[in-house]
Amino acid sequence: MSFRAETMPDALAQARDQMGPDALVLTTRKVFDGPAWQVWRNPVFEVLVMPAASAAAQAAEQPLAAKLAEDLAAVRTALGRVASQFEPAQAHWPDPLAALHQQLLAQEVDADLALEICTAAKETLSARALQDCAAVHAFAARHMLARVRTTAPVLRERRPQVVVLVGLTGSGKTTAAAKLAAHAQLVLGRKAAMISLDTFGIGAIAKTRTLSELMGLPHALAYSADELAHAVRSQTSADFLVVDTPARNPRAAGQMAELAELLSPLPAERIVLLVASAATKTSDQLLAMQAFSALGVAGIVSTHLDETAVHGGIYSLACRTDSALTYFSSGPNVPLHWEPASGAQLAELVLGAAPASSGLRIA
Ligand SMILES: Nc1nc2c(ncn2[C@@H]2O[C@H](COP(=O)(O)OP(=O)(O)OP(=O)(O)O)[C@@H](O)[C@H]2O)c(=O)[nH]1
Ligand SMILES: [Mg+2]
Repeated sequence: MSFRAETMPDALAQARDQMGPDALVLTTRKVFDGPAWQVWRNPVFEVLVMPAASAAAQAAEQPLAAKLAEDLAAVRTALGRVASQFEPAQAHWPDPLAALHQQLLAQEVDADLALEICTAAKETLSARALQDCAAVHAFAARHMLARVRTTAPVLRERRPQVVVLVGLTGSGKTTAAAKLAAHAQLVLGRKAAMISLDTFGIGAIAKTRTLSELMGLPHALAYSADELAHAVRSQTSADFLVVDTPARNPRAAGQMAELAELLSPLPAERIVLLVASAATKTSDQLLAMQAFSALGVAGIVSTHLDETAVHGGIYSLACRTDSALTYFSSGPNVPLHWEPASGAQLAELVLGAAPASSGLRIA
């Protein structure tokens, strides 16, 4: 007969109560309770017991059977020891840490990065803090904040700058170009202008024209590298040029080289930002970053934050590519919903609001 309890002494006590003090314990082991599909099952202890009388009788009458039972018990114990070496570390995590792990995975934080955050919490926080949802949440937020770089390099300097926005089709490049130029002009007092190489799609030209006129920004169109060189030269009064690029498919051979060629007249110190929609799969974002990195991507503009409830991909992209997050866009309207990227905001989007604090101070 087997008995299960949360601790080994409890399981043995149950066995002793029901089977008598002389019952023969065949084996003890730690098992995980709950349905097999449930990843975070609680460990319980199980003892397998044979009644004293039957054990003695069997031992007397069937020495072979008793020997087999003994061998079986030994094999079970050995197997249990081997199995415990392969148990995932998460099996022993306290509930708040397991909940954090689930939250990170539900937010599509890369599995390795989710494990990194939880392992750091496990190794850093005291046993008491690990039982406290608020302390675990605060640790995770701090870890994410330290791990992800956020910077708006284009805002820091006063010298003339050229910022180029690249990215997958429909990622929000044209909208971001207008928002960035408007932000530079209206908030930072720069003299901004837009140059658009996005001349292919239906309505692309009209869109750039409408947005720049709406914001009162000078703008120019360029269909070729030569025209881009001319447009840059002609924007003499602007000290902040935002260059919008046409959609380029990183999977299509030659398109990246074409784009590099198109941008070749720009000064070497141009700042290339990858515009990445939060609603696009992380694997596709990583592919895009890999392809566009040939242009020297300096940072990421995260767009469409308002169109998804899952934001772990932004964190994963920034960490995986060791890139700085520069701006967040969370709406289609220019110049609204545009702000310098914030690690704290990203952590809140991924982790949810902080639970009520227990007052426990974390290390
Ligand atoms: N909800 C929401 N919509 C956005 C955001 N940014 C852009 N959009 C919308 O997304 C659509 C595509 O935006 P564009 O700026 O044209 O994207 P693009 O990357 O220039 O597109 P292509 O030039 O065709 O590659 C438009 O309908 C925008 O209004 C955002 O942050 N949130
Ligand atoms: Mg566009």
